[in-house]
Amino acid sequence: MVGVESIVSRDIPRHALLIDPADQTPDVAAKRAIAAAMAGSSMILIGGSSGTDSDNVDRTVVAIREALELIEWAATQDSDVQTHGRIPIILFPQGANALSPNADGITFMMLMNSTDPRFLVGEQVAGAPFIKRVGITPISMGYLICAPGGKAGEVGKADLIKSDDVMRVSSYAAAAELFGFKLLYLEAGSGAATPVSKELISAARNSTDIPIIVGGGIRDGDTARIAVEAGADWIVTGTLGEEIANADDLREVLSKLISTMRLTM
Ligand code: 1GP
Repeated sequence: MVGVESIVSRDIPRHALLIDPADQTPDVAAKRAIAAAMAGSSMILIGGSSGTDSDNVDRTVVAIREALELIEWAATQDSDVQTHGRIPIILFPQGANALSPNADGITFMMLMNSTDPRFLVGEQVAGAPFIKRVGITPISMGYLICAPGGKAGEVGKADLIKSDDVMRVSSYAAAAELFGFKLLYLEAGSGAATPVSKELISAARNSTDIPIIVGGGIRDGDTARIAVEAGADWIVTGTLGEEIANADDLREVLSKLISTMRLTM
């Protein structure tokens, strides 16, 4: 297991690749994870709002884990293989029915702006005994879905935060910190036509010191850099990885995205 402490510390801006086990086979997911690790990504998130079961999630986690371990071993044997250390595999579940005991950690999250108690606390109560039993490290996280919200917004019955509603996002960000959450995730929805606005990110940043993750609709380094400049600590991309079939191409695209988003430093 890889420690998850570094995820919740504020560091240089980092990238996470989101893999939805419903969208690809475990083998393909593993190839994408290797490409991300070699490009300099710092975390693999496993999740999505489309339904999938724990078996599929577990097969995907195991395939990714074995692939990442193999590439780490290869790096010790061959100086041409460069990695950045074994990166954590973290579950980012839509509910209690898609968990794996083989992940390094799990975002134990409250969809703070859901109108349905199921996403505020119900799924968490359903999943907690499993998490305790298998000993995956929980990372408490406030999850906020901003317009347009996409499928995550629909499934999670979110009362979406509009792109200019800075007062509302500020209050949620402050509340996330007071709840003791270790992370705050600002989500625009997978495949969103417009990402979370820089105004919302910067309002959240000004209201809390906990690390902020931003995802949804980010497909290039310039868009990622705008989010980083506004205060994002983590940039998540999902769709981008699924659209690029060739692993070498994916590695190149992610490597460029990561270096571009860090140009502010
Ligand atoms: C969804 O924020 C993530 O939870 C990623 O969104 O698929 O648009 O990159 P994309």
